[in-house]
Amino acid sequence: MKKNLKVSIIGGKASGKTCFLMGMYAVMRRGMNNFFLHCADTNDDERLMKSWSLLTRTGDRKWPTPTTDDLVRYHFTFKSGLTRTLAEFEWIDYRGSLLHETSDASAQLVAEFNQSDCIFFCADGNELRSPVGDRLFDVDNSLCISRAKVLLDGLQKRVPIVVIVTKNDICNSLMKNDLTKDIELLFDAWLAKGEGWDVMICPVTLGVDLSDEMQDAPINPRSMHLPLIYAIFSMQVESLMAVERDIRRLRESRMACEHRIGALGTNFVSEFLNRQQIEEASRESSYLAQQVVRQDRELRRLEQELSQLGHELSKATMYSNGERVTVAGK
Ligand SMILES: Nc1nc2c(ncn2[C@@H]2O[C@H](COP(=O)(O)OP(=O)(O)O)[C@@H](O)[C@H]2O)c(=O)[nH]1
Ligand SMILES: [Mg+2]
Repeated sequence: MKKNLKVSIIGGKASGKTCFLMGMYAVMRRGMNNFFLHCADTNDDERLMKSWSLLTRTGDRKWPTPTTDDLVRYHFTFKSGLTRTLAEFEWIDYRGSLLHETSDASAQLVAEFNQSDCIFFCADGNELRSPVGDRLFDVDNSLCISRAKVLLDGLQKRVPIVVIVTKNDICNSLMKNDLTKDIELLFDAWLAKGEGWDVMICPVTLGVDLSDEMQDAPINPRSMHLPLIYAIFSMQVESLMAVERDIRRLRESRMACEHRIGALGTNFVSEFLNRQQIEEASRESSYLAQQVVRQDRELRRLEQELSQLGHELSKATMYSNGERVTVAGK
């Protein structure tokens, strides 16, 4: 089942949104464990890869210029293998300062979020280079967390959220557990029990040695494919649950049909008198049986895809409704 997916990426100014997009695209364009990402528009592909080549060269490295348009849209195709499309999706990169603005800009953001299937929140790792401690309000403010909370309060439904901690090379002095604890503290609203949010925390970097040498250290993205895998995984889980519900409904309808056939033909005479209705009900029953077979096949396909996607997420830090969760993939 192909689905159109919409992913919005937000975060403060210079939090690393554009670099993340470039790194993620470069990694997934090459392919990660047989998952691929391609731009629907070859001009976008050319533009992204040109910026990427300016970034990957050493010495004369060019970091991206700040996004000045209110929002930039890209259309991507996410594939399993080179040919099987799992999702078509729209990616929306907002100008960072939009988060700091009020009224019209906020209304526009909330409208976009309401149509999004997954929201990526970029938290600048530079703010997390040392334990948050008593800098809580300061860091909250720099990362625009409370501002984002206000905006996400306007959502009509719960959507999966990925907290992407960019520039993780800079936070390397912190132990992973301490970083996770700080992030849990900062993003407590989405990690509260009973609030119904699905969240992944994902530290990423464009290169582990960049914190020492921004111009010359190699560009070698880490974990940049995971947020997208999580978004697709969440979408597939939703599809799988819908298919399971459909199978249950089809089975119930078929059972009701079989009961009707039984009640119409309790003996030879009633079977003869009701033969037309029995025939109709039998046709309906075999149609429903075919539908069950078709949906069972779809279920198995989704289970297989989920197991492959889940494998990528086996080490990810994820929460569902405030509880830590893990997935076991094959
Ligand atoms: N050390 C380090 N710096 C990064 C990394 N990614 C981005 N940066 C820095 O952060 C700046 C802002 O990134 P950008 O993607 O343009 O931010 P945006 O405004 O959120 O789109 C870049 O110019 C780099 O200097 C990273 O992985 N490591
Ligand atoms: Mg940008």
